[in-house]
Amino acid sequence: MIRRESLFLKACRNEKTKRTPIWLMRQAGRYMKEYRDLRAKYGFTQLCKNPDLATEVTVHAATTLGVDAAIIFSDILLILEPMGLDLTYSKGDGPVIANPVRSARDITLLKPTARVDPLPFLSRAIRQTRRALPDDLPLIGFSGAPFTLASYMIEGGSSKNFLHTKLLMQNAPKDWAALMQKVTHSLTASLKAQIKAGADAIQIFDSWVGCLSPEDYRLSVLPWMKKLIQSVKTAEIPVIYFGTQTAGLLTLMKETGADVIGLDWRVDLGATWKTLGKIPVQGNLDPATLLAPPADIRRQAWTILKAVAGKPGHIFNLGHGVLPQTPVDHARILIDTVKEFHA
Ligand code: 1CP
Repeated sequence: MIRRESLFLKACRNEKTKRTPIWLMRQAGRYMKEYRDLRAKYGFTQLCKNPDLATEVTVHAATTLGVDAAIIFSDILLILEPMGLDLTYSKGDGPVIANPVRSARDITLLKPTARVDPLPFLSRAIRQTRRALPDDLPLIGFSGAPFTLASYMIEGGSSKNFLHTKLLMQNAPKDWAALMQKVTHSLTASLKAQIKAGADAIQIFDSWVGCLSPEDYRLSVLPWMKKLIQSVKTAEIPVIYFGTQTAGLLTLMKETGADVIGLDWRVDLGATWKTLGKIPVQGNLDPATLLAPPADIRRQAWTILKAVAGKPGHIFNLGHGVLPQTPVDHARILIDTVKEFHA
């Protein structure tokens, strides 16, 4: 299959590529006029749940940017609905879960998403997007990680200090395990369905795991991440594991069995990769750089590319998602800079 030989999938396998592949986390979204125009007509979840619209957003972002991978337009929180949570996206406050999970009873009440495919609209979107994309352009499926999803379930939305989450984890380890078991089960089903529908790679977003101590991560998160990755791993579909503020956790994150580790901009890519050893890495330009003048964008991209020095197994990306204030032209300048670096 020609996609197997794409720059992105080769880099995920640690194979040498003729140039560095690049895609951007949150490459589809509010910084694009075409997305804002669609959002003026449809709600966010409407876009996600309509396979035609999700396909349009995914393909438009990937092809106008000229990136080396597409990521399916969806959201990590949608899996909470079939688990029985009442999820809304409010304008000012971000996601809100009306019935957060705070007690052993709340955990018991969570629905096991025993169905083979907990998000059928997502599978349809992946199938349709796969058909609409150029044959050689890989499509990334994704989910949240058990910890990051549990944090939304417990806090009822975004959080600054994750107090409720940490209290449950530390004071009620049996309840925490019961919750992680259910979340991991649902995520396994979702990721398997995405692979079956045609995803060429999987990214697991553990965006907020950096709030934990290494000891808490090792005891309360690592076993579930190992289980999740083991359950979805195949020889053909690489798994990328990404988090932010993870400098103190990276060696433990490698133990999950992920094929690629995502790095945010708070670490030095060259030095960190050396410590991590022989595993592909993805990252790690500060997303704020894309708001700077083009000369600065190029200079900062070169700094990363020079630190890598042609070593195989690097996928260029931002250290977190594209910021809504980003000029699309600046995203393109970054992508062209990376593409031309070896030329
Ligand atoms: O108003 C809007 O139009 C909604 C904005 C938006 C978008 C465009 C949300 C709400 N989600 C998304 C899409 C999305 N989310 C994608 C696909 C688009 C792409 O990458 O091209 C992906 C991969 C995500 C993943 C996601 N959702 C994460 C992990 C990545 C990260 O940024 O850390 C997280 C934490 C979420 C939760 C979420 N979804 C949306 C919001 C506002 C939030 C909350 C973020 C927070 O708590 O700060």
